[in-house]
Amino acid sequence: MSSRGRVEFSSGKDLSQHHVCVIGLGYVGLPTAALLATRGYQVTGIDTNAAIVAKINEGKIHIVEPELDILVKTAVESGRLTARTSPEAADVFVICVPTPVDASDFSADLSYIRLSVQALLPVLTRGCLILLESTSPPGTTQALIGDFLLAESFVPGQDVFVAYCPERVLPGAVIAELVSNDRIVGGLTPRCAEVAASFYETYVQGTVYKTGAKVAETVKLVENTSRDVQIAFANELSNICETINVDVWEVIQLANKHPRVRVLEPGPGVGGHCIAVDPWFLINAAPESSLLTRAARMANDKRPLEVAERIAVVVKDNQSKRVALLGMAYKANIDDCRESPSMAIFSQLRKCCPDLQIMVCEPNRDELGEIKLSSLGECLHEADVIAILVKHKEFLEVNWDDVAAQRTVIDCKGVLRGKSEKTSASHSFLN
Ligand code: SAJ
Repeated sequence: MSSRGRVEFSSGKDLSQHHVCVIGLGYVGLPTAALLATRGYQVTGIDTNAAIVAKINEGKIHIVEPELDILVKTAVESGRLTARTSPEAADVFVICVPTPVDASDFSADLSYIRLSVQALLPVLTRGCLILLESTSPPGTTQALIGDFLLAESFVPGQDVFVAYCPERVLPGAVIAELVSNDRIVGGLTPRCAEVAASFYETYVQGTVYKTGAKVAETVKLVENTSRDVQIAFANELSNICETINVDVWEVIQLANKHPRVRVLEPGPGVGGHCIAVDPWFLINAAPESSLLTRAARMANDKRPLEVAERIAVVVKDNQSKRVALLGMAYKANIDDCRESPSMAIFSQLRKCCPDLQIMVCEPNRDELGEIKLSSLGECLHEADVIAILVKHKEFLEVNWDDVAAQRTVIDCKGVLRGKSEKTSASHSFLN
């Protein structure tokens, strides 16, 4: 027998004898594939997009993530990472494909997982390990992988090993978190969990916790849902504090001095591809039992429109002709503007104030499609209303006292907080 069928992994062993196929070379799959290759595994990255495959085989990357370019280049040059468009036989298959939410009913689109499992069936050998890392509704690993394989005469826990192990990496810190984070490994059987854990323990420095697949699926959704609900509370708190005229940032800072309180930051909404989506998988799994979760999700979804309305009111009150939006990424110090509250605010303002000139500053981007970008200096000098939407480090360096003496500043991220009387006296939504 070749290395296939050898199901126990150990960091003490020569990992190059193990072949890993990573299916889906996006924000999670590509860093995972490159990391495994640099740890010594023989890795094949699979992506149905031939252009992505070609780029990776040149040692280049198609996404932006700190340190990923060097990691992929090193992995490809070492000969341990290659990419192709269809799976080949391997000891381990790591499935990292998207699970988008359907815009009409918020259900999970699991078609990419289904297609991946079908595609690896022809190359499956007994004894291999199949890991699902994509965020998925509870029960997905059993239904889409376990039951499917059983119907093809592969018994999970005997012939093949199947586990769900959610990715938990933070965009912007993926490489570090892939190694340092604890992992939750949910096996379809206890033996599946053991084999999967032995694989992760070869490259993860955090603790690897073993459980069942459905628990692991639920844990992932709970992590992001918990954050969503807490952000909704922080946003509501900012509205409450504005109504009663106290500084929300000071309130949160002091409340968080309590040993068991950790209020998150208010902001212009929840962006990104995870926190605004994952709660729906939990809500749909138990609609009658998830009223709070649903209310939080809907409140966070509405938030950019509320912020746009508030900016429009300030613009009208000031008879302003030019507003500047500072920060278009979905969070601080990254360049990812997809699913960003700022983009929704921009579109809404354009719709509701057609005569308003909207200047846009995103220091992490050179271009933003059809949206013209202005420098921070241009925005600060030329706009009469300035809305801070993201707490980018560049914005923290501005002397806001000077700016607020001449302009109206709408601060959605607490950047002005703690500055002089003059600054806080300027119109400052969200305090
Ligand atoms: N946000 C706030 N207030 C806060 C924190 C965040 O308004 O106090 C906003 C951000 O500005 C952003 C959105 O929430 O628009 C999401 O940002 P984030 O940094 O909370 O999370 P993501 O989407 O970049 O990454 C999350 C992480 N999950 C958790 O922290 C529980 C990450 O660990 C997951 O791996 C990732 O989702 C994922 O892929 O699921």
